[in-house]
Amino acid sequence: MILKQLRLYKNLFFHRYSSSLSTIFALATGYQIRSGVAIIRISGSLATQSLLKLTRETKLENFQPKRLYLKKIYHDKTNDLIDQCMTVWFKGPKSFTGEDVVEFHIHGSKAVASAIFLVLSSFTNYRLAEPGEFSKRAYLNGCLDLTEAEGLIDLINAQTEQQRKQSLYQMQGSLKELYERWRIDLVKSLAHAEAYIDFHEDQHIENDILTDVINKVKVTYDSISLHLQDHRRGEILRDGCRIAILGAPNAGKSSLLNILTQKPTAIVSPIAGTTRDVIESTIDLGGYPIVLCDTAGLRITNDPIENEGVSRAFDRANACDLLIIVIDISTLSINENLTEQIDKHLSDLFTIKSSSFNSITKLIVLNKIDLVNENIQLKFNQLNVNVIPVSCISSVNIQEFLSKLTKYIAEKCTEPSFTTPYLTNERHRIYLTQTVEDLSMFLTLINSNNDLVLAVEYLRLATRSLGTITGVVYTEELLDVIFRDFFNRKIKAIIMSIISHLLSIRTSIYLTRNILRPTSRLIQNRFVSSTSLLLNKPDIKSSTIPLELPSSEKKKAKYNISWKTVTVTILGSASLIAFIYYLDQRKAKNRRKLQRAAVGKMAIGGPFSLITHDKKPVTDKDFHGQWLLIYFGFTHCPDICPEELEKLAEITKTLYKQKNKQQYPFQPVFVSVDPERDTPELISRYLKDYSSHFIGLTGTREQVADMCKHYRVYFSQGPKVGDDYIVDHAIIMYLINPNGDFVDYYGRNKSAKEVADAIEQHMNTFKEMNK
Ligand SMILES: Nc1nc2c(ncn2[C@@H]2O[C@H](COP(=O)(O)OP(=O)(O)OP(=O)(O)O)[C@@H](O)[C@H]2O)c(=O)[nH]1
Ligand SMILES: [Mg+2]
Repeated sequence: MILKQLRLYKNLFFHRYSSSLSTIFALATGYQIRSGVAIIRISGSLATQSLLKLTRETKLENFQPKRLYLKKIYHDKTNDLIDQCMTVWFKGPKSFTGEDVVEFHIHGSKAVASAIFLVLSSFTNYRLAEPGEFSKRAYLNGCLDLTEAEGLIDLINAQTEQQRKQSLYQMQGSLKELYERWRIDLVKSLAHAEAYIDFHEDQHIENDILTDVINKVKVTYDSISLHLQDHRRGEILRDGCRIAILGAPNAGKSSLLNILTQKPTAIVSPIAGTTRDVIESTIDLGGYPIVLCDTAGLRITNDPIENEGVSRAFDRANACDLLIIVIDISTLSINENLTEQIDKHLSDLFTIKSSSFNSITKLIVLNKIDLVNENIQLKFNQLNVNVIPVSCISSVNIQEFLSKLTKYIAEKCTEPSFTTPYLTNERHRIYLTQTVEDLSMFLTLINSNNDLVLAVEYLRLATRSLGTITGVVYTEELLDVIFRDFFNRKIKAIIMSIISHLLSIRTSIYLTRNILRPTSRLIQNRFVSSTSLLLNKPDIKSSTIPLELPSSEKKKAKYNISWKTVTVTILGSASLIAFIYYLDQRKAKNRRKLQRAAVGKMAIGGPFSLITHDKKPVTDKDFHGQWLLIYFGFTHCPDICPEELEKLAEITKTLYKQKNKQQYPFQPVFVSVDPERDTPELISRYLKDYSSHFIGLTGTREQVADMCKHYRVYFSQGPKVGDDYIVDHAIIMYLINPNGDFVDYYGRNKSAKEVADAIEQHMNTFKEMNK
């Protein structure tokens, strides 16, 4: 229900957003036209204009959406006939892009397309679409999630039958369903863990709710870990199974390549060392895509060019999913143990560049079997399953070789399936790995230290990583779940509506009659609603306050205004506000208690050695005698760090105002978790925008990692887009006292005022204790 609402809001938002964009057009059937039919697609809020202008119709009502009409189309200014074609339109949001879409199914000639493009370009706010822009708009308008959009692109690029199946399933939402299921499970666990933090002492919250959260997170952790142990099946199928043909010079590698590609792709000759470079070719074997590489013969050589060829062969082999090792059968002695000879041959080849390729599957081809007599051939046929004797010249056993190779590749890729889809994309792998790491941190922290608040931060990060794969905005949803789930927030909403209703005296009467009278019952109902959700039974009956007065009540209300009703209203509201205040205080107390309990067991903080933004080397000892509030972040952070640093600046401002009352000075510190990019100069410039009081710290990667380890700050570099990347990191501020001891920490959910108040309290306690 809530997801549907969110999707609706997202769609509404993006629909509004996209309606302000230009109307775009392009050839949906690609630019290699010269075909019977080509389709020009137009998408945007002004798309239907083109339908009317080009067909010279006056009313859109003449075109029913999704119906094809045979129409003559004209140049809108010169009235020249351009073509006769089929036209159709789709009304947004029920279209591919979620916007109004018009299509002209024209005759597929360059001249017709150009003439129409010329007309369309002359329309105001019309422009040619960028590559992939229709799909991008479909995603932005909530018609596709990111995995579905990627599936669509893969389907367009699919070369083989199995690739087509896999991408089609993905486009139909196979991965989305899987990842969304995990994400929603995590969002629920997160909401429940938050509830536990807030109300764990409340008699109405079940004690085993936390055990339930841990168990559920463990199940998701196991499922994602299993999904990651896929031997890259989906990716191999998507990108093609990479196979290198390796072997000594003249073994017949190029001959085998030519058989597989069914054309003379590589030069074959009796001269050893004919192939010097890597020769790549793509083929479709039994519906599976293969990227096949012929390589230079492996040998020890002093010739620098040959040596380079050998190095390239090894490099390529290292990046492959399967190796075909070709051995000239005439180099083996029939009188000695063949398996041992083959093993020695491989080991000799691989030691040329000290490689073993242990983790890569190998298929061994004993070539030139035509050179041995039939009796001896039988002996070779009885060797290991991954050894196959063939002849490239006489085609002996080639069919068997192809079947075996197909079997190996099918095992590498497996048959695509909608219900158990495989990972298809490196991007997904990166974020899933991140999710698993965060979940592991959550489970470790919660099991070893009962450090719930910090552990929950990792659960939040895990949810975010999963959401990044499908492209959903998880934070709003999480807030919404919490908002719906927990009754104190619900009552806040009631108060808000009460206050707004109080502005109208008519409504105040209604409140007195309908809301305030049954207060206790109402609160009880709300509470049942939140606990039932914790037990996974959402209370669908919980009522909302009607904003409008029923007409019968309106009539009565008109004549019943009295000071008594107004007074009751105000008193009722005041008691509710007092009740909320009480809940907030208790919640804060619970949190503090939980934090203190956790802190008692935690060993946060420790020695560090870094350099300041003005290039002075410092250690933790240099900060003794000061209160430190440390934030870990990076200067390229697009949103969270700027928000948190603004908060840090506000905290600093508040505490600096009370400087005179403080026994020890307060020092805000920013530590970069991106030492590669964050130079002292850059940090110095960056921090100036927030506060002149900040000290920025950076160092070598090891120094920063060391400090982060002591402070249990998780950080990890995300995937690179060009030179740019995001650093994922825990968002926590740490308070360190003048003795250099860790005192408290504050998550993103704390406001500047809450943090400043808490620090002030710690300062006072410290002062009292050190009198
Ligand atoms: N008798 C026989 N000769 C073969 C067979 N396969 C390849 N040859 C011959 O072996 C020689 C080398 O073949 P290539 O395919 O060029 O061998 P290669 O491994 O690519 O050699 P380099 O590129 O020099 O490393 C050629 O003369 C081929 O005709 C086979 O099955 N039987
Ligand atoms: Mg060759």
